[in-house]
Amino acid sequence: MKNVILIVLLFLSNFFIKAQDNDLKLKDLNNLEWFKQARFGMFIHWGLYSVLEGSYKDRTMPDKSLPNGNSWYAEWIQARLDIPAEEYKLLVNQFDPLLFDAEKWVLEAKNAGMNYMVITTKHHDGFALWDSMVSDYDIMQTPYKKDILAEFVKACKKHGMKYGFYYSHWQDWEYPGGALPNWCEKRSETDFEKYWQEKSLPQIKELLINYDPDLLWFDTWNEECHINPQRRDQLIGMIRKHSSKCLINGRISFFNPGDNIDYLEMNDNEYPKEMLNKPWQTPATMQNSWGFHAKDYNWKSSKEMLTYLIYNISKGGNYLLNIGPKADGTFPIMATRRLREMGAWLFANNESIYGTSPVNINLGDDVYLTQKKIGKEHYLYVFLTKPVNQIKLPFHECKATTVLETNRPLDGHMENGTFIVELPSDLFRDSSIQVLKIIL
Ligand code: JFZ
Repeated sequence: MKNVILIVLLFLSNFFIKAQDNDLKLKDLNNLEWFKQARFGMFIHWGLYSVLEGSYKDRTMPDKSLPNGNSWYAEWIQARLDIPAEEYKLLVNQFDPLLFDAEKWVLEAKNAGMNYMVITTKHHDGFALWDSMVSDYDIMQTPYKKDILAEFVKACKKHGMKYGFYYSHWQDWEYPGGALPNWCEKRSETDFEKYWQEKSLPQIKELLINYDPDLLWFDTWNEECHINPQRRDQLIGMIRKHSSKCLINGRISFFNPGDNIDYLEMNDNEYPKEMLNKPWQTPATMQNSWGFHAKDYNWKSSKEMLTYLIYNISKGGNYLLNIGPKADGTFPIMATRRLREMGAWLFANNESIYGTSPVNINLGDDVYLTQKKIGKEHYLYVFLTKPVNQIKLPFHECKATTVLETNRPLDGHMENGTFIVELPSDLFRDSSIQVLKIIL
């Protein structure tokens, strides 16, 4: 009988642990709460530029002969390599992603431990990935002729994945009046207003009504962006009118987001030193480029990217990691390998990431902390990104210290009011980030 009870208890405890890790019930959380708990998301930069993979004719980005030629951003190729608009537009005839399978993307993100996805619905080039009534410069002009966004949204909904849209509300290199790069002519207010009324606002409305996004990702980075407080608030007002759930990022007006946005967007690949007083995230690249660039060999390692993720989580922020799919609709293998490595690490260590909160203690540059309270128990998680002999914790007592993945007990003792945990060197045979679980 005892045995039966024990087995039942074991079964139940296993169940309990399962329920609180992996599948965060983000669906049931509204607005900001899901965002704060999601921690890790996938950004997707995909559009006509994906056909070119960072090179045009005999030139490859960055092209140092041009102003601002130091940029690798392949989605900027039209502007950086100064491709005439009529020539660039012909790419619509080549965009035919026959291998695109939205569900595969969503499952890849899920397996990587990601809880939301943000896709470029229209980048600066002005091309729309959906069937837009506002502009003909869209996916229906391509040989593919299917609404990519609709497929994407359907797959996200099916798998309980939160989804958001990048929309370039300021720069638009196709529509007259849309803002151009800063080395080009500046648009007059009247011309910009025309674009704003005729393309930008109507397309955003279309996105809200037809696809009901959980989040909108806007992009500005200087004060001369035409997005003054009036336009910013007009846009925010329109979004709130059509959606009670859609989150808005701070880059809607980077230097003057006001009080009505939902979360702050860091600069590209920027990691804040301090805790912030609003929810926030860092959009980050795997290569230098966002759009897939075949000759950008600057791939970060999965350990580097996990370190950024953990760093952000230890400061209360999210990590939005970008993939630049190829024009055929598949993820580059370099991206997939890294995603799966990160997912494998998160699979083993997920209790130290999801459902945790920051800890206001600094243990040095390569050591990060999170914490979690369950009932009466208080757990502290210590992330060791580099080998160390010991760590010193400013606590008077720790009940137990183990290595999270293996449950290996570690020795600790008090010394002058700090708790010292000794770390055996063989712990670092494995070069991945080690997590200690400490019961306080
Ligand atoms: C913007 C986009 O231009 C870029 O293509 C990508 O989508 C990224 C996520 O967002 O990137 C920036 C951000 C900041 C500056 C320029 C481009 N800046 O500060 O000059």
